Amino acid sequence: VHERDESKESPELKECFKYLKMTSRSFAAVIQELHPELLVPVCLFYLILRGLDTIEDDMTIPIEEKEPLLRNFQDAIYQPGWNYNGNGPNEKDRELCVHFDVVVAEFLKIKEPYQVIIADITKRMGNGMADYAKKTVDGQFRVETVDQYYEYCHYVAGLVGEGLTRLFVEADLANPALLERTDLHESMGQFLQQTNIIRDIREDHDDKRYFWPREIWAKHVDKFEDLFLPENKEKALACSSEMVLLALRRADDCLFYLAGIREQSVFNFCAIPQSMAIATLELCFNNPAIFEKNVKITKGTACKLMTESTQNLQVVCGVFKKYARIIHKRNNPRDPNFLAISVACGKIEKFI
Ligand code: PS7
Ligand code: MN
Ligand code: MN
Ligand code: MN
Ligand code: MN
Ligand code: MN
Repeated sequence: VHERDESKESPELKECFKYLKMTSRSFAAVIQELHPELLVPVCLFYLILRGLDTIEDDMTIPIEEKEPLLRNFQDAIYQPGWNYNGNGPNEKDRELCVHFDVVVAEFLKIKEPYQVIIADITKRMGNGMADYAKKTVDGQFRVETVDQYYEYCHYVAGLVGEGLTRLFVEADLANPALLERTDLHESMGQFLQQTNIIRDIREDHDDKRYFWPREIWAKHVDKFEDLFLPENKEKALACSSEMVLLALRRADDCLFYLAGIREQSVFNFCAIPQSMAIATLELCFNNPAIFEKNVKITKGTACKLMTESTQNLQVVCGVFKKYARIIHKRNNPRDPNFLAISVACGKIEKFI
């Protein structure tokens, strides 16, 4: 077990950890226990991408201002003193952007190979986010095809999987073979991001952001808004279960990826969010509440998952199997994807 040594931290680095705790309870917990070699680089990687995402998510920033901010973010992280005051007052991580200078100051102190990896991912993610921020229909952000959906998830999460894998291998804490398995680290990000997009359907709709691809929802309803009408409950559930199916197909890759991790703190860091994601998928599956509110796994469930995900691969496989079985049992024979969902669950249940 590793612990932060606060006596060795600069005031700026202490502030960085303060913003880490402010922006994410769950990531803060796992990042703070990382192996000392990666503790600071991963904390800064997180804060940099969180800053970028805070600009992406802010629908009060006009696109003429947002696009260059996203595309040039990789330069901002090299400019001492850089910060951003343009977020709307209600944007949840506004404070991080206002005091971003502390992140830049600490980023410039880490080993160059780590800086290079972080800057490369920031550059590609910022440009991908900018491309999608511009893709609007009637002034509304919309994803049309399943390929676009995967591409968007690649920019905002698959790339994080790539960057983290490069950091783990650079620090000699993961099997270098994971670098060649781009499909596996891509799935690690896709699984988290797709789950986030399924769970946030109501909230994103209220913000006029449409991540569920038209290619999927158009099979079930005429207009996207119809998913939220009580009389379309069955159609909306069939649509959501098709979204869950796409995510479930990534689960086996995630377990294979975890098999390549050599160090316990990195294993925990990777496994905890994945376990939370499969539990969230189970909670969202065939659950009409997702169209009304933001559903969340309970604190008790989250605690249990934390304990289970910090053991070993067999225990995490057990967690995946357990949730796959619950989804399997709740699968509806009238659902157009009944068979495909059954197959996807069966594959996880039989894994190792
Ligand atoms: C660098 C630890 C472990 C190999 C801030 C962790 C948005 C799900 O879409 O704001 O705005 O609603 O709820 C984390 C792979 C990324 C993917 C990503 C960086 C796992 C900015 C997390 C996290 C790869 C882009 C949820 C992807 O945010 O989403 C570090 C291995 C950040 C990981 C975004 C989404 C995170 C997310 P949205 P949220
Ligand atoms: Mn976000
Ligand atoms: Mn976002
Ligand atoms: Mn400050
Ligand atoms: Mn979201
Ligand atoms: Mn697969």
